[in-house]
Amino acid sequence: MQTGIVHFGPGAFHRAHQADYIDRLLADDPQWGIAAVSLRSPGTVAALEAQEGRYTLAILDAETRFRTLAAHNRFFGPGESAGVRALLRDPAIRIVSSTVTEKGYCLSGDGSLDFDHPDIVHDLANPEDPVSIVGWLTLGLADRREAGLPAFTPLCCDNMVSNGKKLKAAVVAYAERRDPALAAWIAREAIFPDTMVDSITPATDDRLRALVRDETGWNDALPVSREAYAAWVIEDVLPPGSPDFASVGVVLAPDVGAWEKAKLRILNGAHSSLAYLGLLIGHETVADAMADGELAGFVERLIRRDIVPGLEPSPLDLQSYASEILDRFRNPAIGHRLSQIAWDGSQKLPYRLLDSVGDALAGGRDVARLAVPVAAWMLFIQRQARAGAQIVDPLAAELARHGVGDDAAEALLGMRQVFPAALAENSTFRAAVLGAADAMRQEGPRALLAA
Ligand code: CS2
Repeated sequence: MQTGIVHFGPGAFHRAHQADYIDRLLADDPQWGIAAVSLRSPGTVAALEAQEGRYTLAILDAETRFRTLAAHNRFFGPGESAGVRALLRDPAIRIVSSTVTEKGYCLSGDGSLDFDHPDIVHDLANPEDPVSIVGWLTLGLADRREAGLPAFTPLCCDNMVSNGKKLKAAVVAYAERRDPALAAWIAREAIFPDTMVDSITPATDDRLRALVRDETGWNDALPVSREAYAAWVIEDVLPPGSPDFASVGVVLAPDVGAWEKAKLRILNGAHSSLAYLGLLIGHETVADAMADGELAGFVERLIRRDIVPGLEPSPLDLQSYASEILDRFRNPAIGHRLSQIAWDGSQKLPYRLLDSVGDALAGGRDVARLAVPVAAWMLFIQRQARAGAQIVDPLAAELARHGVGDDAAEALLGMRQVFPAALAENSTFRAAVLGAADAMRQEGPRALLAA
């Protein structure tokens, strides 16, 4: 096995999704071993290396299945940046992929690079010793240019609309500050395909480790689990010499936009709605929340009556896609914690719910129902802030400050990193969100769902 892909962020989602596709690709083509890079968190890469890249993928669905994956053959943890830099210069590396979550790209609310982000400030001052993915891609591409080599292909695999285009714009804007000629070279030579990634992958816990040990007899330190369903759509612009992704079921499409939008707004939008409303009601997992008829009914109406109209016309059959997703949420074999989905709400809300609100307003449709999960996020933040409980979010400090007051909903609406001015100042949306927050505070979420 050679190494042809460098991956930043080898967390559970990458290991359950992309690595499964690549593991199958490797059966026919040994070029595409993955170098796992996690320069900030030591745990995963060390454990992966100790197991020589082998770990168990548990498929938890109508049937339970176990596979051993072994797609990684190079490992870089904290303190090993020099090795990563050398590898990025190796012409055998064609793809540099990333799953660093939405917040890892250091973008502001409008989707452009946030030059005030501490990681970007750091990287511009130390371009040869970057910490952000934007800094790393730029350094690697600068080295390629200097060596007279073709650019590698950055492949963003996080849940953002136009993820490739956004990442390209961020890298080019950052490179511009370093060297305009470099920025022009990247803009011209590097291809950043848009992608849509999908598979429900809960965080690994002791229950999964015990299940894998009992069923396979192997005391695997880092198994991962996911549902049977997995989809990966990549914009059909990969340069020659790229992996034959299509041979392992990846869809190559001229325009990923329709898939990305539908997936983010229907699946992830409903997920976040179930998470905030479900946590307020007292549920623990997605399957629990779906077993609550009132909540599940509300979310289904939200999808079919409010989210889908904003996606039409679409080449996809959105109503059947929605039915499939609701079925996937009911999978009882997976204990997908609502709290995991609730993390990083400030980064997720815009793509998942606010884009649907924007489309509804533009189309003259009612936004009352769409405002409910947004208000539920606000009440969830307020509840955490008042209890002094943890808020997992890159904007946690600011959220907690706004969340403790009586006017939490108003204060949160004022955060421009989450709510663009045009939306926050729209009187229809304001009234709907503040009204929903008030109603839920006074009578609890259930009364509002039923209404
Ligand atoms: C979830 C996603 O944690 C979350 O926010 O909504 O991770 C979701 O499970 C995946 O995007 C499904 O593809």
